[in-house]
Amino acid sequence: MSDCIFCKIANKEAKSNIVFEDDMVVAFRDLDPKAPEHVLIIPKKHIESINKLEQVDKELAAHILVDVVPKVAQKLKIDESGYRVVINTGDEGGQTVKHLHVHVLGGRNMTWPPG
Ligand code: DGP
Repeated sequence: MSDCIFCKIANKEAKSNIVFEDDMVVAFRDLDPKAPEHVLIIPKKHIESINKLEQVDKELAAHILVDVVPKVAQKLKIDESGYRVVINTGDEGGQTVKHLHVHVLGGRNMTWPPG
């Protein structure tokens, strides 16, 4: 989508600090980190939120969880210490950018419940 900041990051129209990329996703550092390590994984394809995932996106969704999250955690060196994976969805879920993104946070103790 032309006015979507994460689409712009995915197609390099906007700058970001990329930590991993392949043909389906880009993972980059969050502009406003909530932990010492805070990376966002986005599909290159514009999908508004989990609510808009379709059957054709199953491979993409599995790829993010099975391949990309662990790879990013290893790169950030938080795979052993532990980390949190968050997908804010919709207004009450705290989603501010309407392009599906997976937060990977680590480098400190996480509290529960989240705010
Ligand atoms: P959420 O609240 O789940 O929609 O998280 C959106 C996150 O995206 C928030 O932590 C800040 C981050 N963010 C917003 N705009 C940009 C940007 O232009 N660049 C980067 N790197 N992160 C951004």
